[in-house]
Amino acid sequence: MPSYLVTGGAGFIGSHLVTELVRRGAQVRVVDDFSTGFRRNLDHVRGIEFLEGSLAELDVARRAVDGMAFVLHQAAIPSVPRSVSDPITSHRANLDATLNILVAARDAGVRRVVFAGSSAAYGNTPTLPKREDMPTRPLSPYALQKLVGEQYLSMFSELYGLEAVSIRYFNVFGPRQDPSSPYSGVISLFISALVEGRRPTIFGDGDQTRDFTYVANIVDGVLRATTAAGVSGEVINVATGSRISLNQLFRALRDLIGSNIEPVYSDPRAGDVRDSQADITKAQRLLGYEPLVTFEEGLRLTLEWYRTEIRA
Ligand code: UD2
Repeated sequence: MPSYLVTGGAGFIGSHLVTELVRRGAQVRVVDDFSTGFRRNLDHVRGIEFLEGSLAELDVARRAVDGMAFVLHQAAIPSVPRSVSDPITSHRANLDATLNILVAARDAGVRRVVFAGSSAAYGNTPTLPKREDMPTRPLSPYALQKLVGEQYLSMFSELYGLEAVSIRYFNVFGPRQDPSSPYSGVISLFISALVEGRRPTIFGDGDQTRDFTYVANIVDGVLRATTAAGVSGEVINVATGSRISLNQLFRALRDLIGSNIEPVYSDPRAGDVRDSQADITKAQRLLGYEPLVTFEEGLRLTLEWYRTEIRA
């Protein structure tokens, strides 16, 4: 197995990629600055190399990619509201770091870079599901940074011949998603509140919809993108292809947990997209991707994990 750099490997999605790569016998290096990740997310894996530092520094990016065949660029500050309140910090983490990784990868002769893009890039499209050839309309600094990151990859592919693929993630959830910040993903926030007997907040009327995707599906899509032929410069949705509302999500979790807690409704969040649902035909065609874990099964696995964590 070749070598892989996982940037943001101590984060939620990064740590799942590292786990699977190590399981497959790959040589793995992680670079992380612990801005949103935790060393404990990798406590269960052995034999990886760890580099602590910020990729907003070019020399850190160069040390990180040195000798690596593949780069899975997951490092980010993954939050719409955090980017709305602090666009500069978010820009450094999401965009300066991405340019540094690309320059370093180009110079080091990396075989392929796979980038964590976001469904946020679409903004509010007039039709659903969202296809990769639809016009983009970023509604937040985070969405714009992720979109420009993708465009940098496509441009590096064209201009320098660097193999580079962007995967647009759609609201990923699963074990190890950190519920401790108000900027955390909504499923982690709802579960931790319900399990601890607190009332979760729903921003807006709760009828906004998302294509919530269990993390194992993302891991599969990203690892397929490292080897698929003819994908350099492409942007590819990886999700389930369905959508549910926040109100439906809340009720599903409440039923699973066996709680009768009511949510608190609050003002809609600035920069939020209304509806999100992926068209996954491009991923099916180019990557041979099919969702492995359904939303319901993913929710059950995630809940099981939080229950053990919260009890511990
Ligand atoms: C965006 C991207 C997603 C990913 C993510 C990174 C879209 C459609 N999705 O997710 O692909 O890049 O950013 O973090 O742009 N909410 C509540 N209560 C809470 C927290 C959130 O009601 O306590 C609502 C929130 O207003 C939104 C929905 O839940 O309508 C999902 O919020 P989120 O922060 O989990 O993810 P989102 O959609 O910003």
